Amino acid sequence: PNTTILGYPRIGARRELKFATEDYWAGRIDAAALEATAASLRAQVWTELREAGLTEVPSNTFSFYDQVLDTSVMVDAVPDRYRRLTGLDRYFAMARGAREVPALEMTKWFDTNYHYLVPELALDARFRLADGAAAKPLREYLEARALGIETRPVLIGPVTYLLLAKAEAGGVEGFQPLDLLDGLVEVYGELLERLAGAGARRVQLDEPALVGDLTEAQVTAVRRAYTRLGDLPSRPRLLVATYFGAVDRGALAALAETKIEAVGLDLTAGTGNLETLASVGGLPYRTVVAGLVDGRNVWRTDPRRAKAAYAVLLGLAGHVEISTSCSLLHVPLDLEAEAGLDAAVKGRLAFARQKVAEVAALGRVLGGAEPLPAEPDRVLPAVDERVRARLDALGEVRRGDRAARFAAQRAALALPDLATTTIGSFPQTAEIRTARADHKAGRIDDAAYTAAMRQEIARVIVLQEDLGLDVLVHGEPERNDMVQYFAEQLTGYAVTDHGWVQSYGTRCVRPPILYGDISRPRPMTTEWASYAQSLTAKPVKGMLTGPVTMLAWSFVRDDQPLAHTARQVALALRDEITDLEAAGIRVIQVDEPALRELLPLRQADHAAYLDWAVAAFRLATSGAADTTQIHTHMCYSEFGEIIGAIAALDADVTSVEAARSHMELVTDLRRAGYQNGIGPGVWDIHSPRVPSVEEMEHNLRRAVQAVDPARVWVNPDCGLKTRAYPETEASLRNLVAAAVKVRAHLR
Ligand code: THG
Ligand code: ZN
Repeated sequence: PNTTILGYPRIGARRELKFATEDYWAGRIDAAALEATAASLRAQVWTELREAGLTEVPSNTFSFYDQVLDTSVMVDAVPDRYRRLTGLDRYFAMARGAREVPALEMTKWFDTNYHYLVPELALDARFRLADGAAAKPLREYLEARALGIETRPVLIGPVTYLLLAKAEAGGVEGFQPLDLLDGLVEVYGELLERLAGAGARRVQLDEPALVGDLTEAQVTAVRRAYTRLGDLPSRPRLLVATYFGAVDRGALAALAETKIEAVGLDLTAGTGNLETLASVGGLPYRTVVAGLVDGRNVWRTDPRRAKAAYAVLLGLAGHVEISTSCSLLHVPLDLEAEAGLDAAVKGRLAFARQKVAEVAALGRVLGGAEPLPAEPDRVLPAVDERVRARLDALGEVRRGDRAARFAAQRAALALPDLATTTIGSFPQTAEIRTARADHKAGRIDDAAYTAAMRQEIARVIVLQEDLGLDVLVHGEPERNDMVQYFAEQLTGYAVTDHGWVQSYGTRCVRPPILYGDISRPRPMTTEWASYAQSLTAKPVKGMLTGPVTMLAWSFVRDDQPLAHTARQVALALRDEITDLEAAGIRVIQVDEPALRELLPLRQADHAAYLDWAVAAFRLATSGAADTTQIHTHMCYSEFGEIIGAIAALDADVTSVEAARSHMELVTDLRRAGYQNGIGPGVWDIHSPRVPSVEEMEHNLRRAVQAVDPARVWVNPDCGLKTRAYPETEASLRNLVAAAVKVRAHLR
């Protein structure tokens, strides 16, 4: 069988693209130098993939920032505010804003930790192939060809593109981006004809939006788009790639009515796709590109399972090709770069390079050229009977009555109405980063490192006292990442040195690997928290990452339900909370920014997910005394479908992103039955702009109209890690002033 992959990491083995792009932004290199780095990275990827033995290599998987943004630029879906800019300057202004022009909105790519830039479309949008013969997919196809490498250009499919887009603000009521389908499909038609003219034999159209519950109108759009593209007189063969789950049955049936040659199916996300394929009578005269190697996780592929799925597919499709379930963008590049990984764990892993080798090897094995290799070791090197027994013995856990908690905390903490606080992190200065790096490299010893961190904590405490905040934080100078920091300290978790995965633009994360049972050998945060508390009479808030977010931003074992793994993480956090209380910490925040992200793509799976997610949070927090105030924090304003779950977490205080969504959330949460404290973020920290006292006052007045002022909290809408000190100090000063003014007005 033929072998290919749906996409590949583009940031470079040493994050060359990140550094070159940031150098360009800072004016340290020019556009030509940035383009040269990009071209060299593209050439490396194509060469590597061809040499790995794939029968077809993808192109146009490169992006300077994001593939959805690339598509917007390609079809000229450029809002007016960027039109006076050109080239890379326009592109990066759309990605991250420029002077006077805000960026496009950024949001999560399906249920991954990758973020894309949301296309903004107007009713009268006129799509056109902006660069004609120099359109990016054509350019990159020809660039590879000049290197002697024949490739398959990858495009975002027109249906997914429109389903991810939003209508321009202040546009016509009732307009939906999908209304623009015909015009967009014409542009895709032109592009496909040009690609065929250039020599491209096959093109991949990514349609992950076909996974999930589609409406009839959406299925009609699929049929319409691919009928039109399939009917083009001169075009490459078309592969419509679905991924991240099982394709909607109606959408698959609609594709089967068209002339497209191949469909990509994700066969790692359960058996749904085999069943769906059988239910539409298979695709007897087409090709199925079988996603047998998981592009979302880091475990080696079990060749026996792959062989079984392949055998079933042979009975359902004309041809079967071997591929990854989705782009390998979501996994780190190379396992061989990890010298520090335990051999027993490493033996079970495959990163992008290793997955490409797996695809090529599966091609040989399933074609009969090689014998079936041995099954990889099971993914459970660490069983902890003690943790399992403790969880079994726990039974139902719950906190005290909420009114009693409220009264107990009010007495214990002596807080004013409209209490002020921050979300946890303070700006990470160059000195902190240097100290952490020096400590890791052994250039400074433990004592020097601790002294540096304590000095920073002391500085942040003094600053917060000076600002007049009510609940202080230690600022988290010791943390690299809110998930990695805990993973490094928990048994059952491994961390990587170079396992970078793009999160958005030039920003990357190193997701830790949760491979075994989770336990906590020793307290993880108490030393820093109690040091901070020793410096002030005001309460210092302890900061923890919740169980759902720990899983969402890690690679997680797939040999047991997520719910079980979440309970183990929750138990470790429960113990940490007990230790924080013993260390004199009276307010503890358990962050769950990824609660929305893990929400399954299908409605039918929502309730079960929200059940275990809420139960894990409650398991983590319900050991706290009534007098201990539990806070939680969530980013991203798309709370609609999880609002009931947020209420069910039953945190004493919930802080949310609201600055940009204009406080609607406060009323929504009350309507969902939430009666505890709420901190609608009044400062949008995602922009360097300093909010005025008046605008924050205005937001607070709206909040106190809906909620008892004793339950309203005043805080920014997220942590301050990515901000600088000047705007942080100025904004927090205004924030405290706004709280003081609204408080005075209440009397
Ligand atoms: N941690 C993890 N995942 C996340 C976030 C996080 N996903 C959603 C959101 N937050 C993504 N935001 C960011 C913000 C900043 C960075 C990464 C993701 C960032 N990364 C540094 C970089 O790329 O230079 C590297 C950080 C490091 O040294 O570890 O700044 O907070 N897991
Ligand atoms: Zn946040």
